[in-house]
Amino acid sequence: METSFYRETWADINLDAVADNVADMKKRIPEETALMAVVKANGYGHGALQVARTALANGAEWLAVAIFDEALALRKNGIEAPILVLSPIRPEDAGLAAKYHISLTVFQKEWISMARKADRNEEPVFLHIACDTGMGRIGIRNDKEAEALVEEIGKDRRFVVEGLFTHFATADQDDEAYFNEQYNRFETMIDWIHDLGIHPPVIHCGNSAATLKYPAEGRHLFNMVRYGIAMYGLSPSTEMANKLPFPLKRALSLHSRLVNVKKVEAGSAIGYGATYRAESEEWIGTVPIGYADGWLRALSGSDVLIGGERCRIVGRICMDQFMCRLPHEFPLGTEVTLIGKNGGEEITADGLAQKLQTINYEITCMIHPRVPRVFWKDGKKTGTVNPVLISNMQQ
Ligand code: PMH
Repeated sequence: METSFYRETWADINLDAVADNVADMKKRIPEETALMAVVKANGYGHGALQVARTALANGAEWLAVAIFDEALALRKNGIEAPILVLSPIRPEDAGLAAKYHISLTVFQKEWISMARKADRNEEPVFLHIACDTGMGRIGIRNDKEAEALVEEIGKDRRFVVEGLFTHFATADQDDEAYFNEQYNRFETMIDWIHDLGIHPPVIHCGNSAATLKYPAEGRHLFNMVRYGIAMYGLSPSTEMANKLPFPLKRALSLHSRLVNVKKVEAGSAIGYGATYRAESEEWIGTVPIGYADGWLRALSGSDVLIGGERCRIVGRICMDQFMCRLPHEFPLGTEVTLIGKNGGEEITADGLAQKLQTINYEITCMIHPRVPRVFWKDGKKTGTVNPVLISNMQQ
């Protein structure tokens, strides 16, 4: 039988949740503030193209990605909305960016000078100047750098400064002192750029955390916000989780099915290293997902949900499978929920993040492309992306 995937392991992506998270945020920000949907890293693991289309249909005007390849992939799949690449690309690719009308992040005068000499035609290259106001990652850091950059940009009329932005390091934390320092520094840097005769039409700084927090308090987030984690229904931090201005709807859940169910005798060993021994006669299930799928070995000992019950992963997680202890026999093919609701129980990306001592962002990003993404819209299945079966890819 031809289907879109042949191993019973998949991630459901609820595009209705994404749509609501975008629409709810659009209602909250001022009408003149544009919403940029951040779909880098395959839409934080949710599927960049599908999330982009959903966000654009629900009020987003812009898209952001991290790397040039991601922007090109969106264009090649018919996305016409403006796209910003948030990290520097190779200067020799400026011509290609112009051809596909992809906006670029700049801050080094050397980059501008190299891009100027790159093979290009007459098409404009749209630039957003990054300001390092305290993230310490990329961006101009002082007025000398601003001046040198603007001077270099001015040497080629094909360069069009379209945007100016910064990124906050601590917007998700309760203590706002560092956020305010960065914000004030950004205002100073905007003045530098204005004083150099450049007035970028788009000015942006707010990530999900800043955007969820500040409009209600009258904080001015200029005329665009970059909406990432909250669009996927996750809180930017545990500190913020109980103070969200509207409920976020989680878009991703992860599922599999039991492929083996057996009763083992007391003392039976399970998995590599024979680290687990059945305490008594036990039911053991095998689930076809492993660390190569992003279900990390560090999750050995955590729970999955089967028949509405929490079942402990026993033994070491293998590359493609793991074993879990069942409270009783389950039929082969019974659904296993790794992230999401099952009966009255739920496993969340936040809970898993806590277990792995990381953040929810990393949980959805770590689910490998080998796990097919199944998309749901208006409560109906609309398609599957399974990169392993490229020829069967439906988008
Ligand atoms: N803008 C920039 C420049 C970013 O790097 C990110 C997220 C966002 C906006 C969206 O932030 P949000 O998801 O909190 O809304 N970047 C990253 C990162 O580099 N590591 O984790 C998140």
